[in-house]
Amino acid sequence: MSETENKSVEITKGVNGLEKIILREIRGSSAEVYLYGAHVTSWKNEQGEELLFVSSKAIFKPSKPIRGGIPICFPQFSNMGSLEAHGFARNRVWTIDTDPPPLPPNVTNGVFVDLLLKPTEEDLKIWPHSFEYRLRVTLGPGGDLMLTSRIRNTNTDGKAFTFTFAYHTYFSVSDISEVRVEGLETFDYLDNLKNRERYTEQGDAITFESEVDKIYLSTPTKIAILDHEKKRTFVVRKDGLPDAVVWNPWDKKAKAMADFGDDEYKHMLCVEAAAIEKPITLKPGEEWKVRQELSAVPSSYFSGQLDPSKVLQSS
Ligand code: TA6
Repeated sequence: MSETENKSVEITKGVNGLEKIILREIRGSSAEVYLYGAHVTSWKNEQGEELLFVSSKAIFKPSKPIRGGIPICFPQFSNMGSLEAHGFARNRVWTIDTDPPPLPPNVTNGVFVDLLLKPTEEDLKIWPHSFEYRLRVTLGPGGDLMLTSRIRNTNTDGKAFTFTFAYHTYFSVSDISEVRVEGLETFDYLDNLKNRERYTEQGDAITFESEVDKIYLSTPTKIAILDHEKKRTFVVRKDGLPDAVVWNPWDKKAKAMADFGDDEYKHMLCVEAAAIEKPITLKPGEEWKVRQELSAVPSSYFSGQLDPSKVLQSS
């Protein structure tokens, strides 16, 4: 079987006929990304188990963002600016980039697709900046999922622009009250539930028993999400994205969101690689390149594999 037969890229129709791309790896892992929002909505391991959370009430209809998967927050995180929450990239239709500038393959043998977003006339009215946003979604031979973003300022009026950013990843977890996040202990964070006041995280793993909405600042390049019940550890590796947002809406906010099931907060956790505290400024011709790599490590408490310090120290 030839190398290309080992992996595949399929363009097809998804929910409501929206175009999506399916990436498949011979050993069974797969990923799906919609052109609408360049939105990854599925990432499955070799056993075909879904690793991302998408709400059963998610709306797949422009201009509503899809609730779940990996929304892209650009050019604004949350309400940190005059644009709609989390910017407009997640509710625009992207195109397949058939002739992307070369990008060194971040894995050999990965299967990938390149997507492109440029502002429309309407976008220029609300955010008067020309840019090219290239996103490469890569599924590695081991089933790791990588999102590489390249944002270029293509303004011809000599103007720089400034933005904030996040990969707003929704992880699927068995039971939020059994989940621990490692790697953010002792780091400062802005608490979105307390006017973004600044605090320092206590010295132990983060666990969940109520609504959490925190922006951790200048965090390590690796964060581990431990799901004991599923004997699974998600590892988030991030390059060029200093901050990390941790969000779970818990029960009240869950009920308040029309596109989210009342009990679904029990089965999801957002851990978002981001650039928020220090907004990014690009002069014309400059390009910003960042990457997030997600892996799911089968782990069992007794094997020591689960020892987060080992996970976080390993390459
Ligand atoms: O990333 C966390 C957060 O900013 C929360 O404050 C919450 O609003 C969440 O994003 C979801 O935002 P959305 O605009 O998708 O409803």
